[in-house]
Amino acid sequence: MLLYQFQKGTNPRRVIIYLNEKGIDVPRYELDYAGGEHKSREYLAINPGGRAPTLLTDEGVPITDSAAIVEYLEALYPGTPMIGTDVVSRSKVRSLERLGTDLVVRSQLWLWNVTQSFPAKEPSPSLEVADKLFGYVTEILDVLEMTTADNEFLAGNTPTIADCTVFSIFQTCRERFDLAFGADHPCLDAWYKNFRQRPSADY
Ligand SMILES: N[C@@H](CCC(=O)N[C@@H](CS)C(=O)NCC(=O)O)C(=O)O
Repeated sequence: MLLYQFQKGTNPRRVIIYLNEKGIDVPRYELDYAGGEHKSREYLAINPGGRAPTLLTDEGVPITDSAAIVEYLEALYPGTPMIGTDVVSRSKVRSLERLGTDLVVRSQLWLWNVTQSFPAKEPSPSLEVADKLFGYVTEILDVLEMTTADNEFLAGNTPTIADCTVFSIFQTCRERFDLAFGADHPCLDAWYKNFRQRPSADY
């Protein structure tokens, strides 16, 4: 197996944190983002979307989406379950994980506008657009705030892929861009600080 990644990319980090939590060691290939390696002919042959992560299986099959990669690995390594343990807990984790995915997408659009760091994605960042987009981000943060309440983790008392997903976008905003993302959501703020102490969250 080989994981193509950007060490600090939000979506690759969903997989990286998951692997750390599970204690699974998968060989990694760090793509050169600045050099555009993810748009090279070689990489596009593996992942036509030119995005990361991609997991190349031992059979040579590329899995080109972070959630699909996690699902594949969970089937191979069922110990320390991270997508629930029965039909009910699985549906709860998946609902939160999908909400987390929406949060990632909305937040990335916001980041493209609130920072100047993604010229290839947004050549004309606009704070006005960013403000509007942040409303859509807040909509999801509000739901997660209510859901999390007093839980140690988003889906209850054990870490799940929902934590990996939501944590990754928090970490990108807070640690890579120094933005007070979710700081006015006290339960999420406490959840983030708590999860940040875990070795899996090392940045
Ligand atoms: N749905 C995909 C999204 C992957 C994605 O957007 N990755 C970003 C890094 S966080 C990327 O490769 N961006 C480069 C680009 O779009 O050019 C997943 O979850 O794996």
